Formats: sequence, structure tokens, C-alpha cells
Amino acid sequence: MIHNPEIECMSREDMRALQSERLIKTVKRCYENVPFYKRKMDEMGVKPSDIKSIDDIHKLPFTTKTDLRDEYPFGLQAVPHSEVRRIHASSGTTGKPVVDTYTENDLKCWAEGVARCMAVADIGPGDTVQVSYGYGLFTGGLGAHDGAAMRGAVQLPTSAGNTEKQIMLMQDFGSNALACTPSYAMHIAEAIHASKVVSINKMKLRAGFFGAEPWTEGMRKEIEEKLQIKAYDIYGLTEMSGPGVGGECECQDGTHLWEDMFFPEIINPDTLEPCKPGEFGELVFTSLTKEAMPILRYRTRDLTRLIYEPCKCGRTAVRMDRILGRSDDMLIVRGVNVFPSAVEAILTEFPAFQPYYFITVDRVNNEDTFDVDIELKPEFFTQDLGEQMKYLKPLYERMVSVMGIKPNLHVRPPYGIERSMGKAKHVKDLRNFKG
Ligand code: DLL
Repeated sequence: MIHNPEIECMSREDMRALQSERLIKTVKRCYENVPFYKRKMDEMGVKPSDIKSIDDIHKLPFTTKTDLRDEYPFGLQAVPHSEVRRIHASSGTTGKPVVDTYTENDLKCWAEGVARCMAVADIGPGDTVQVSYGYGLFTGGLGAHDGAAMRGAVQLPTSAGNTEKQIMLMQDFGSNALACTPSYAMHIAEAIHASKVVSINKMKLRAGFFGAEPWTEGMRKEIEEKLQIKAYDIYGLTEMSGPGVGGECECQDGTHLWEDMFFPEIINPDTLEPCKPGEFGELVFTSLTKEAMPILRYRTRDLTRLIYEPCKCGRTAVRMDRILGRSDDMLIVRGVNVFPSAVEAILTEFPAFQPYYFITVDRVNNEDTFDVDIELKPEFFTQDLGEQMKYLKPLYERMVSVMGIKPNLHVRPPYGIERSMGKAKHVKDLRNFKG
């Protein structure tokens, strides 16, 4: 079902007109209320009156994560604090967190974005949405919570962690949908199948809204089979409110972006020029309805492409291909560019292997090493090295041919690779510590 057909199925011309109207307002709001944007626009010699339609977006300055950190905590805020109702922040492993603040209307728009994602699975009154994203400063928990509320569904705020209890409640309360990271969904699925207390056949789950980290088609298949659900991608980032910047429809063929609120562009990260339609590059967003912290041309560092062909579902909103990874997650090993998620994509082609992996990159005798920990599924696990080789050889060959790099593969015992309850950590790059 479509949550907001008027917007989600709007003609492209009407959408451009709406975007133009909202961009003009946003630019004015930024210029008049945020010294950072006034300075940047003045430096470029751009005035709000130069922005007459969405086609003028290229005249505007970019915003980077460094800008957000420099303006920490409220430098980019465009309203007095008395109008702010909530603050979220992304943890970030280094430096200051990235902060977002929300007016009443920002919270409403945010919930609307998530509600559109959940409506795809007909989530509504009587349905229970188990929210197993972390609650707190992270936007996942409360974002999914408010989206479920807007759909009139029952919100079950279990948060992340305490997996045994999660699955007990999932069965006892009859949860119909699960919202969490795909890696936690896998972990939950595994725990259900290992449990003597609960059974997947007694569950009422029918859908999952998974995001906050890259995941592959192979992972989707595993989760869908194990949990007996339809697994939908949900995308978002703190800087644009949180989850619900876009979501997959029932066709599961690309993630629709809610362009009336977040205008997407794809740029070449080196030249900063727009890419041709359909080309891969860096995703950039301009917020079109945010009041408290509007953002112009935010460089997400997420690498993907936009799909403009109409979708069979009837929604006209542009679709985004799966995120390949973030440009800052890309490893360069022996001169070869490697996206960690490529390992997951390959692992899921081989039924004997779990989709879990952990990469360690190091430099020994001036040469990069690339070690990958993997797990055989319990039913295939063996300590016999000859037997292991039977599974490892084709995997190794596939990795060399797809990734162009020879890995050292290490089979860990079942559960030997740490399970994640939030965003999974897949890489340790020891070269960073060696200078
Ligand atoms: O992860 C918001 C979110 C919560 C999205 C729950 C979806 C579900 P941040 O912590 O600021 O916000 O991280 C944002 O996570 O730039 C992407 O690199 C990555 N990401 C988010 N969703 C997806 C997805 C939340 N569906 C960063 N696929 C983004 C791939 C994703 N990567």
C-alpha cells in the first residue's frame, strides 16, 4: 500500500515544481539564519535570488562532514533553540559526533518518510512493529518508532540487544514486522533457529525494514528464508534526519528516495561535477523541508547510482541502487580497490558459508596482506583441513576473479566471528597504526 499517493506518485513535472518551491525557501532560510551558509554563498557570489528553480542547485555550495564537525554542536541551526524539540547525533568513531536538531514539523516529516517505507508491507493498526534498532542518540530506534506510530501500528521498543528476550517477545507478542540492521536480523534469525523455546513457525513476522549499513541481495535472501518474511531496504542518515530518506517498494528493485523532502544528486567525488544519469558516483542530498537544520548539497560519501526509469509499483520517486559502500570504507590493498561488502556478496553465493566475515589488512615486509575470517554453516563445519579445502577452493577462486586480490582465508568455528546488534564492523586495517 502507498502511504502518501499524492506525493509518491506525483508526476515528474509537479515534483520538480514542488522541489523548486521548497529549494527556494530552504536557501533563503539558510542564507538568512545560518552564518556558515551566508559566508559560503557570499564567497561563491551566489545570492538566494539566483536560485529560481531546482535546476539552479549546482550553483550552491557543498556541505561536508568536516563542516558539520566544525559547526558542532548548533552552528548550522536555523531556528532559535525554543523551536527545537529533539536532538540526535551519530556516534562516529573519531572526533565530535554529527548533530541533527528537529522542530515539531521536522519530526513529522521524518516520521512520514519512515511511514512511507513501512506502508509498503501494509503496516497499519493492529500490526506490531518490533523496533530492534538501538534507541538513544542514534536515529534508528526513535526514527522507526515514530514511523510505526504514524502508520497507527503498535510500537514495540525492544531496542538492540538481549537477543534471547527479543525472540521470546517476538513470538509471545506476535510481532508482525522487525526493524533493525540486516546484520542483527541475521543474528536474530540464527538465534531463533538455535532456540528450543521459540519457533519460526509460531511467529507472525511478515516484513522487515533493514538498513543503517550496506547489505547485499544474498544477505536479503538468507534473511527472507530464515525469518520467512519480505525484507525491505530502508536508507537514511543522521544529517537528513535519520532512517526513511528512502525505502524499497514491493518490487524490491531499488530504494525509492523521498525526493519531495531530500533532493538527491550523484557527483563525481574527484571533480565534484554531476554524473550522467545512471552513472555511479557519490550521493549528495539537499534537505527540502528541514527547518531546524537545513542542509545544502551534503556529501554523504555513499557510492551508488540513481535509476530514473519508472518503477512497476506506480511510485514516481527516483530509485537508488544498493549502496556499494562509503568512499571512506573503500580499502586499497596492493593497489586494488576493495569494498568490504563485496566479500559478503561472494560468500552468499556459496551455501556452505555464513554471510559473516571479518577482514584484517596489514603490511608485512612492505607488502599488503589481506586476511579474511569466514565461517562454515554449522551443518558444513569440519575441522578436517582436506574437507575444508573442498569448500574453500571455489570460494577462493571466486574472490580472486571478482575482487582481483588473493585473500588468506581462515575458517573460524561456528560463532567464531562476532555477531553484531547494530552496524556490523567488518574491517581492521592495521596499516593505519604503522604510519
Ligand atoms: O544509519 C540512519 C538509519 C537508521 C538508516 C536505521 C536506516 C535504518 P547514520 O548512523 O548517520 O544514520 O549512518 C548513515 O549509514 O550514510 C550509509 O553509509 C549507511 N546506511 C544507512 N542506511 C543504509 C542502507 C543511519 N539501507 C550511513 N544501505 C549512510 C546501505 C546504509 N548503507
